[in-house]
Amino acid sequence: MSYMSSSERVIKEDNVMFKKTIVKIPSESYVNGLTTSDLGRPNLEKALEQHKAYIEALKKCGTIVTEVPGNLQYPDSTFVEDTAVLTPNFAVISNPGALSRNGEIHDMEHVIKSFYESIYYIKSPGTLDGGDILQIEDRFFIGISARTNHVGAEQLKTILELEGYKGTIVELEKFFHLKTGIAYLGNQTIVVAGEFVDHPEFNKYQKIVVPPEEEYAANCIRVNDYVIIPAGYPVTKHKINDAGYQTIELEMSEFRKQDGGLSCLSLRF
Ligand code: CIR
Repeated sequence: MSYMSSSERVIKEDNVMFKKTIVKIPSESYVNGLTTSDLGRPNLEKALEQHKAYIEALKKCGTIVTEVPGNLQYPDSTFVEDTAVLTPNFAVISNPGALSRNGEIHDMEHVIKSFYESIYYIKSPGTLDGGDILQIEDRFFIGISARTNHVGAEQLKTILELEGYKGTIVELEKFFHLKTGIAYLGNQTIVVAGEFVDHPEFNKYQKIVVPPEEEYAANCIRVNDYVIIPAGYPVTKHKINDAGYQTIELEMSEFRKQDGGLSCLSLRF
């Protein structure tokens, strides 16, 4: 693999270079959130420790972190990624597909408005979770999942095209969200697992393939000079390091129990 100079990187990797991030502290109701996993009930104290380490990692990557206080009314609201799609010039407030999560957008809208003048909205009957959206340079992949429907996906595609981006809609087979199984590291390189390993839409990228037993590690995030990955997935970590990226490993056990991955815990812009 060839490496680019730092000035080339800034141009080619603008969607993995971030100045700011937004997170939301897990509230006491976090343990009552939605889940399909059989990993047991999360431990709140441990979740808070892991969340603190997540914030420290975002700071180490050089971002200014806005910490939104927890909201008891919304157990899953620490998974802020699902509430919006952010770009350098505009924000799209989503319309989360799970009824118990839909109201999460109100706290987040307030915060996002402090950073953006241009804001679009996904509107019912369209639904969309930010976890289903992956940006690779000027193209956004939009996953159709149990949370994001065709109407929501088409609304986002229209907004993106209006703003000069491209949108590609991808039907998910098994993954919960699109980003459960794919991440973009910049430099045309993706981390892929499961149904995305041989997916035709992703064939043109250089692939770091996550083995089935490490599938959870496919949800990692490139933030400036680092790739943040969940701890405990050595094969994936080595492959990412071999591709030339520095990694930060974070314990994610208490978020995994609620079907949450690394990307879900922040909005990056
Ligand atoms: C949910 O079911 O909505 C939460 N328990 C987990 C959301 C994870 N978010 C994401 O993958 N973007």
